[in-house]
Amino acid sequence: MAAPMITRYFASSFKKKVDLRLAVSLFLKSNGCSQTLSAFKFQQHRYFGQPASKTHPHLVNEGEVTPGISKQEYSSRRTKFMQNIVKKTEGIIKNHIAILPSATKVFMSYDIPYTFRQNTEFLYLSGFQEPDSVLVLHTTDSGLKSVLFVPKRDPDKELWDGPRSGIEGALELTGVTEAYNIDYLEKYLYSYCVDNENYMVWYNLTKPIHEEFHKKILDDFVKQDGKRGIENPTSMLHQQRLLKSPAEIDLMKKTCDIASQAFTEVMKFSKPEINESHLYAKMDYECRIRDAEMLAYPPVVAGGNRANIIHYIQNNQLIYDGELVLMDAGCEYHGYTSDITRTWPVSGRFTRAQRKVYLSVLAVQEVCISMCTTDYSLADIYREMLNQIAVQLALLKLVPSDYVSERTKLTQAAAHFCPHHVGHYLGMDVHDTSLASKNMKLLPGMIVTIEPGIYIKADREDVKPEYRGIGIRIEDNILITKSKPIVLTKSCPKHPDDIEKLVNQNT
Ligand SMILES: [Mn+2]
Repeated sequence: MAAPMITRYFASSFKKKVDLRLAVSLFLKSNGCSQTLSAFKFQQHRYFGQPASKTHPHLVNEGEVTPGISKQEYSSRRTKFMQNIVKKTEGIIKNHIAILPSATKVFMSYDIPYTFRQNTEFLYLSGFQEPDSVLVLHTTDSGLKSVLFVPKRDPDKELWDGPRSGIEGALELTGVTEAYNIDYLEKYLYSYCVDNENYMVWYNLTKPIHEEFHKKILDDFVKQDGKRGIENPTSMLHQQRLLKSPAEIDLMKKTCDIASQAFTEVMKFSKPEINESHLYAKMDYECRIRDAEMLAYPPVVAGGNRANIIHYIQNNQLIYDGELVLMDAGCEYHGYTSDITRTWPVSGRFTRAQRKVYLSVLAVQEVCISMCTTDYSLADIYREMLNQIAVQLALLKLVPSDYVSERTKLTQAAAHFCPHHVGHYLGMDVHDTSLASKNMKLLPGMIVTIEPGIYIKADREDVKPEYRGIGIRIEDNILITKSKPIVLTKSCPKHPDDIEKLVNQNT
């Protein structure tokens, strides 16, 4: 079949608003083609519902489930998770079953889906990328059983949405012990509760991940006769995810590199009167052209005084000569995120006041980064950030001189000039492992952001006019090691001289 001919045929069908499926079968019939419609459908070479080494050798290596993460690593994640559960309940209960549903598709309007993003916990333990699946892990006399319930293969649906892995595909891809079609889940759970007397169920009951499965199956199974213990596994999983493996660290390095290089390009691209949305578009492009799948979150691209709105994401104003732009953006690369903030003058030159505040924030950030060691927690670093901002505010004379002798007033002023925390854990999610306490001492393998800022709203009459409307944040991503912290976003220009040079290159 000649390709142009097919294209023409389908184009005219579309004009006539003919259903595509009907168009395919009409085309085959009208061309005396002996193939049946379903034979046509299965001419696709892809077999899995996600990239695999067979179909996407440029992304996935042999032995990996997702790019960079091996079958073995996924398997040891599951083992460790169950071991932690057993350890936590030692002497209380022996048998455990954990139920981890995947995400489902979310639609923005009729038939139009948002970009699918897999549930992080489910992905961390399975590597499986299809929606409407469930991972069940349970202890057995001989160890651990991992069972994946996956969407059934369905030629009609696959014609529209692309191939599904099905049972065989899921087994081959992920290395779980068993796989079944999702409609077998209820029976499986039922027979588990018939065969087992005493066990603990690990399931997120307070915030069900998959509403439909929860209502139809899981809620009933979990509650049953009320005799079984129910625990939420999320907090334990967050503890486990907090420490990154060498393979994860490699992916984090890459996602940080990509975002750093993209920032460099965005800085070069900026000029007076540029629209914030164009800097956003440039960032998106530069990340994706470097193989990131998407931006990790809606970026903040805030010109001038808008930088003082911490979560400004409208990104639709013009940035004028003499104004700074604050951009908080990062990307997601094979499931791992970066999160960077830089603030720079669109015209390529800081004013005296802007440079002073910028250097203050930079000094604060440098102290905070040097504290990213196993001696401190994020909470410790936050307290020190406020101290350091206080020192800088006094130096800049942004606070009344009598504050300097009063520690409490100065710290309160610091919290007023920087209303947010110093940082957060970073990994598969941007605000990663949110249930992990910020009070625990940092450990090698953790990755955190360090992002102090000084924000001076335009309407603040208590500061000198030249400082009004300046909002500056500098954010880097830091890997904790046994010795010195490693700045993963080091290649993203940060010193004002480097930034000025770059913006003046104007591409
Ligand atoms: Mn951040």
